[in-house]
Amino acid sequence: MDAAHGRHLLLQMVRVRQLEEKCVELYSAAKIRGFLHVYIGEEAVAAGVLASLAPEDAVVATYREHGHALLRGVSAGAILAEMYGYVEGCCRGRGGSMHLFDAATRFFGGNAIVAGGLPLAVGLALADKMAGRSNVTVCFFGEGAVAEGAFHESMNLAALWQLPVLFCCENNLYAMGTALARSESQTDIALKAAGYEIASWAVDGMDVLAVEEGARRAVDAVRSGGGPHFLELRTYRFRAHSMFDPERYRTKDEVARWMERDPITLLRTALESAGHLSAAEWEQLQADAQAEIAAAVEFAEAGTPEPVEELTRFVYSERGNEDGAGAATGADAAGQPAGKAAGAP
Ligand SMILES: Cc1ncc(C[n+]2csc(CCOP(=O)(O)OP(=O)(O)O)c2C)c(N)n1
Repeated sequence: MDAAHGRHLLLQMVRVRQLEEKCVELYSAAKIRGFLHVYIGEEAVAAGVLASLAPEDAVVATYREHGHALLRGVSAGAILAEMYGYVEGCCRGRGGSMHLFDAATRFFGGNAIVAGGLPLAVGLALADKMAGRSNVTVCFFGEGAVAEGAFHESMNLAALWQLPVLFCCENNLYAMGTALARSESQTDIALKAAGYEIASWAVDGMDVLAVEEGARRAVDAVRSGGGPHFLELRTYRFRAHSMFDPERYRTKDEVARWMERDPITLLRTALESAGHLSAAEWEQLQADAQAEIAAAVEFAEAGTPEPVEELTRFVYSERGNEDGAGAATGADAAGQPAGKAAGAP
């Protein structure tokens, strides 16, 4: 293992862990409202997969996406300001926790609908293929998505059209409170993708090095024209599904057993025993992440709410009508669509 790269991956996971712990704290203090789903325990998946991508690749994720956005390059400040609902957020505070989005880093959400990101990823990959670009689109989704029609439609079209997409199923065993075996006759998820003639395999999602190795192999194959690939990343969330979840569907013993394989501890121990991480380096790494998150909180706290006059902005395009005749906004001053009276259906 390359020591510097190992420490880099460790830092990425620690950054995500600390951001998420801060989100929980800020949510409890009512600074963040709405829904909040944290990724604690699953960090190795995003860290390993995203390490294998190039900047022009595209990433699609779910509502449990703060870590993916951060590791893709969206700043912690823009993420937290978004959750506070402020203009300084990556979506001007209009999306919130579940809808982080950033065109500059090709981070296409943040999708609240289970399996909603899959057709989007297939569309992005289709666009790349038609335009002759060698980009890869990576789509993260939970194992709960395999029960949705959109999952099967997406597998089918990606395989039929041999699209450059890597599907990454984050199998954390539970879709809210429903264990996989209670909702699926076939619980081998990689096998479902194989049924669509998609190359697929399972990876230990708690081991960031295994994740990165699997992802690099899959991304290289997709980029070189090998068609869609599928990884089932076996992982576990250490916290509740969201901030409202009494967790009656799993035992404390089960959670404790999985926590023995905390992805951060696993890599830290491996680096230490190889002589690649000193106690001082570990302290420094945590302090660096803490400083980043503290600065992000400060940035979000100083944020500003969107002015009321702006609320209808972006409802209609500001580019005018495609025939060139259009008004700048397509809406009148009151925000009503042009040509429609207020209250008209
Ligand atoms: C189409 C749809 N159905 C139901 C829901 C409500 N819902 C939100 S999260 C969730 C569970 C999804 O679990 P999984 O896909 O395994 O992802 P995880 O939360 O475990 O990361 C459900 C059913 C939804 N958001 N979208």
